[in-house]
Amino acid sequence: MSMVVVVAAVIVAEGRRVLAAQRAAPAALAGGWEFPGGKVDPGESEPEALVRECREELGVEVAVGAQVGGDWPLSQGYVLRVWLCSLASGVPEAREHLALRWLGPGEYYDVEWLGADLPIMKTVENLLEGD
Ligand code: 523
Repeated sequence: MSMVVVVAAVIVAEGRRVLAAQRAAPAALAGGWEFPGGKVDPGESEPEALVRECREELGVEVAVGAQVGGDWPLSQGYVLRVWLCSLASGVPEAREHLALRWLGPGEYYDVEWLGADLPIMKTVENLLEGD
């Protein structure tokens, strides 16, 4: 059975801040916070999907950096792959999300992360601490 690959961007800005986005849909996930992203389209590479999703959802251009971990579990048949990104241009705006928040050290757990994203936040915290 082939897996649907979902990609997500951990956009890191000055001061070890990371961008969290609050989902608007579907109902089961609405209100929860995630690292923005979405499904990879046919014929598209994973980094290309990441760049496209950030453009569509946030109105920004990102530069894709290092991958964070490997395959993160999602619901059955789906797998999540995550990259650190930096902002190349633009200011993120919530085009498809309910809200956006920049979270700095000490604030990383101030939002209700989705189940899939919470362990990613933990790993990113460890990565950024080592910087
Ligand atoms: N997640 C998730 N965390 C996370 C992302 C980007 C996605 O748990 N950081 C889950 C939520 C959905 C599934 O992955 O169950 C697909 O993500 P979604 O809906 O953002 O993908 P899209 O935008 O490609 O979906 P459609 O455009 O609605 O088809």
